Amino acid sequence: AEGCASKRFRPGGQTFCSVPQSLSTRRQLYERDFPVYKQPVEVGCFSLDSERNFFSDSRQLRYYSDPGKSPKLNLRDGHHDRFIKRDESVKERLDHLLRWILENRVKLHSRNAATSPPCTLGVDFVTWRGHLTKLLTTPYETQEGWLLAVSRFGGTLYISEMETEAARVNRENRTERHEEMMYWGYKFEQYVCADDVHSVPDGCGVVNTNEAFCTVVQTRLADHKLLFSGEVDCRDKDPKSPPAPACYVELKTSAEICTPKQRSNFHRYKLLKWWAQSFLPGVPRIVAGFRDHDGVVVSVETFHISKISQLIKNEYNCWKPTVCMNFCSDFLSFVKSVVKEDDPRLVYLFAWEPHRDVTFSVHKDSEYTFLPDWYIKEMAS
Ligand code: 0WD
Ligand code: CA
Repeated sequence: AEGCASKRFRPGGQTFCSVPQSLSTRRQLYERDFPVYKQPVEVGCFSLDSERNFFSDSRQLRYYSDPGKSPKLNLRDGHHDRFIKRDESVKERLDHLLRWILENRVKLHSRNAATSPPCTLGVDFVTWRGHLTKLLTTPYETQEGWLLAVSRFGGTLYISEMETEAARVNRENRTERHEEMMYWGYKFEQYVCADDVHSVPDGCGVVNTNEAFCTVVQTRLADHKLLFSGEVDCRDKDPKSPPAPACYVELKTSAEICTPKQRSNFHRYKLLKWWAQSFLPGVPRIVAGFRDHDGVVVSVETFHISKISQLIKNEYNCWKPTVCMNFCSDFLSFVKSVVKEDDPRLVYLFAWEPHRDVTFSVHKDSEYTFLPDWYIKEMAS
């Protein structure tokens, strides 16, 4: 190809061009030293209320309240009479995070000014934590592919996920059982979260999935400066607990583990996703409610993120944190090398399906454009 230098993209590139056309996801290519991952720093937060209104504060942050080791919590309660579900057909893309950036750009710029020109954010990537989680788990994922749209604007690369055709079909055809099990996770949150430091959880209230508290963190992976946001379930009540994100607690529910095979599957598949999601923003622990087939939590267990890699070491051919982080780092390098043109109307769509390489296509003024006019206008002023 024209302008093709004899430089091979490291390590999984498929061509000898300086702009590779694809990126391999083979695990072996990413088994090297753990890359630099700076301690994530919370630079701000925001809340979404029961009507999904945005507030640049922590009003939706809740406090963890220990339910005891075997509490018998009925997760089915309230599904039909006290449940308000967020409209999942509304695609919010990066909008809430962009709104936070606009309201905090002076603070952001002063943080990063020393290393970046004026009128820029001083970070390489802006995205949701959930998108990075998908990148971390890609070398081990065999079921679901992804589509990540990327635009360069003001020197920063914005990454926003697009729903795949398969994911849309799955979402529109969920069984009643699956819908109910999705509710169980939110119901568990309600049983163990209090609205204030001095109050107790109210299991009789309404579960409303519009409500969210999100942390905004900054960190660096190898030479990529990242700014991302992730939803946080609750925080430690103790006033002596460390500052955010170290005081945050992630909540999960999972089927109770009864056999060695179930334990092995839990370690191999579920703990990978749990680890990746909480490691990224520096959330140190997960509280898991293990439930029976009827949706009753029969035991509660804490997992410390820093101990998970020890826990899985006895599994044969198990996932490795270094592979996850190196793949993510190389993907971000790949994106930097591909997305050179600074234009918010131009979208580079990176696509991946299990057992395939990552590829991309380019789209101008298409359905994939995701940076809103209000953001572009305000940033340019
Ligand atoms: O694709 C996404 N992840 C999008 C997320 C697209 C557009 C918006 N959002 C935003 C929302 O503002 C939400 O508050 O996602 C925020 C959460 O983002 P995240 O932390 O980056 O996502 P992720 O780590 O995948 O999920 C964290 C929690 C989930 O908890 P569990 O324990 O199941 O992992 O956020 C919830 C869910 O409770 N969640 C979502 N909430 C709103 N919209 C979404 C979503 N699309 N996906 C997961
Ligand atoms: Ca959770």
